[in-house]
Amino acid sequence: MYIHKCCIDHCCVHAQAHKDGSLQQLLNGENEAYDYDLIVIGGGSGGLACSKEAASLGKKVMVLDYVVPTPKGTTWGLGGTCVNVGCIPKKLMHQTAMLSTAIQDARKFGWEFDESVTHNWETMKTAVNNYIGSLNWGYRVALRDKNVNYVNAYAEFIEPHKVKTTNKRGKETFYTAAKFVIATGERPRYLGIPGDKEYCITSDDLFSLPYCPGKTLVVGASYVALECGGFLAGLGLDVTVMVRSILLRGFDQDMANRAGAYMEEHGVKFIRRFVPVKVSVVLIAVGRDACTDKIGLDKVGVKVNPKNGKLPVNDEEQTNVPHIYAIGDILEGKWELTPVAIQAGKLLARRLYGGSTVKCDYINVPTTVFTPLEYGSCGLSEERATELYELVYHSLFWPLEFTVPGRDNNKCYSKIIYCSSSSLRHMNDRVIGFHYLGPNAGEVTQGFGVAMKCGVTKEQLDSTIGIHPTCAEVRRQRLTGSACLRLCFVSKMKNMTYLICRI
Ligand code: FAD
Ligand code: NA7
Repeated sequence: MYIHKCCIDHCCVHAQAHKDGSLQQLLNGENEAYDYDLIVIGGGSGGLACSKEAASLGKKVMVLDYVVPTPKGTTWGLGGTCVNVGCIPKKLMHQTAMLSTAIQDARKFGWEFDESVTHNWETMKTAVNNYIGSLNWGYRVALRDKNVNYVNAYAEFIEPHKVKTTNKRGKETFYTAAKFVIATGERPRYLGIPGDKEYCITSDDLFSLPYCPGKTLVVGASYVALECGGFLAGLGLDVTVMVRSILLRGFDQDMANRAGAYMEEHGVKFIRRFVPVKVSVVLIAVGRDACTDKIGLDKVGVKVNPKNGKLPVNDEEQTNVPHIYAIGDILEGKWELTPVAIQAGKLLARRLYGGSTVKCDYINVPTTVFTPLEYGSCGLSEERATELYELVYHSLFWPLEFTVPGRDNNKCYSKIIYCSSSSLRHMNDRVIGFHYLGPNAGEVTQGFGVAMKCGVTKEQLDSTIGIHPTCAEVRRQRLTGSACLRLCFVSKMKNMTYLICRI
C-alpha cells in the first residue's frame, strides 16, 4: 500500500500535538486566548531550568521572580535560593574555612610564613557576593537569549489562568497563560518567640552580613545549621549549636553523630535537648516554610497540605488542577535540592512541549552535607535499610593528606549497605545505601550515585579497580572469607575495619 509522505508527516504532527496537549489547546482555541503558553512563578533552580527549556521548545514563556526582603531587609537578585543564599555562598564559605585547615597543614609540609594568620569577613563577603552578582547577571542574559520574558514582580493567582503581579514600586499588572509552573521555593522559618525577628538572623542574612557575626549561637541541628555553624567555627569564631533532639534528622544517624563528634572535637559546642525561649543575637536554622500561602492557590483550587504548605503532585509534577504544575522545594515528600529542582523543571518542559515521556527519578539521589568533615550519601540510611535484609560494610580510614600533618587519624568513615543474597530476590547483592564521611565528599559521592542508578552490586564494586591513593578507593576492601575482619587500604589499621552482618 502506498501512503503519501504528507500523510505520515501529518499523522506525526497530530500524534505529537495530541501527546503534548497542544491539539486539545488548538481545538479549544486556548493559545490565542492567553498572553503566554507558560508562566513560571519563581526564578530559582527549578523555575529557570523549566522556563528556558520550554522556550527552547518554541513556547512563549514568562518567568516571574521576586524576593521578599528578610525582616533585616536583606534581599538579592535573580536565581533563587541556591545561588544567592544557599549552595553557592555556603560552599564558598565552607571552602574559606577549609583553607584555614590547609594553612595549618602547610607548615607540616614545609611552608614557612609569619605566625599571625587572621581572617577578614568583609573581604570574604565581598568576594563571594561579587561572584553571586556575576551569576545573577548571567541568568538574566540567559533568559534574554532564550526569549523568556523575565519580570521582577511578585505573582499571585486571581483566576485559574490569570495572575496578578506586583513590582517593587507597587505597580500591578495582570498576565494570562495556558499553563503554569509553580516553583516558589521556601524561606527560613522563625522561632515564634519574643525577639526572634528583631534579634536573630537566618541563612538568608548570614551570607551577606556586612560585619563578622562573632560569637554565635546556632539554633537547629539540620544540615543548614551544621553547615553554617561548621564554617563559622572554621573561621575561628566561638560557635554553639543548640540541638532540640537529634542531629541531621532523616540522615543515617551513625554518620550524623560522627560528623557532629568531629565538629565538637574541633571546637564547636553543642547544647543538647534545649530550645530557646527568648533571644538576643542568634543565627536560627530551624527549617524552612514553603512559599505557597500568599500566591492565591485557594482562588484556583490547588490542593496544599495544610500542615506544611507543601503541594502534593502526581509523578508528572501535576497538581490537582490539570494546567497547574509544581516543582522544587515546595513539593510534598520530595528532595529539597537544586539538581532535583533543575531536573524536574527540564523534564517537565520536555513532556509538556517536546513530546517526551521521561519523568523525574527521585530515587537514589546523591547529596552531601558540607560539615567540617563532609558527609556524602546516596540511597538508604542504615536505619531505613534495616527494614530490608541487608549487610553493612564499613571502615574507618585515614586520608593520605592527613598523615603528614598528623591530624584526624581514624575519623573518616565509609559505609556501604547492600541486600544480602537471601533478601529480596530482584535486589540481590544490590547496593542500597552509600555513606561517606571525609574530604571531597561531594566529588566521591557523585560517582557512586551514577553506579547506584545503574543498579551496582557489591560484587561489581569489589571487582572495580580503585584509584590509588584516594579516599574513594577505601570502600573497595575485600572480605576475607566469612571473617568479620577485612584488610583496609590503610593496611596498618586492621583493628578499625570490620563488618556488621545482620543475618
Ligand atoms: P528557589 O531556588 O528557592 O527559587 C524560588 C524563587 O521564587 C525565589 O527567587 C523566590 O524569591 C521566588 N518567589 C517566591 N514566591 C514568589 C512569588 N509569589 N512571585 C514571584 N517569585 C516568587 N541544595 C543543593 O543541592 N546543594 C546544596 O549544597 C544546598 N545548600 C543549601 C544551603 C542553604 C543554606 C539553603 C537554604 C538551601 C540549600 N540547598 C542546597 C537547597 C537549594 O537551594 C534548593 O533545593 C533549591 O534552591 C530549590 O529550588 P526551587 O526552584 O524549588 O526554589
Ligand atoms: P530542617 O531540615 O527542617 O531541620 C530543622 C532543624 O531545626 C531540626 O534540627 C529541628 O529539630 C530544629 N528545630 C525546628 N524547630 C525548632 C525549634 N522551635 N527550636 C529548636 N530547634 C528547632 O531544616 P534546615 O534549615 O536544615 O533545611 C531545610 C531545607 O533548607 C533543606 O531541605 C534545604 O532545601 C534547605 P528536630 O530534629 O525537629 O528536633
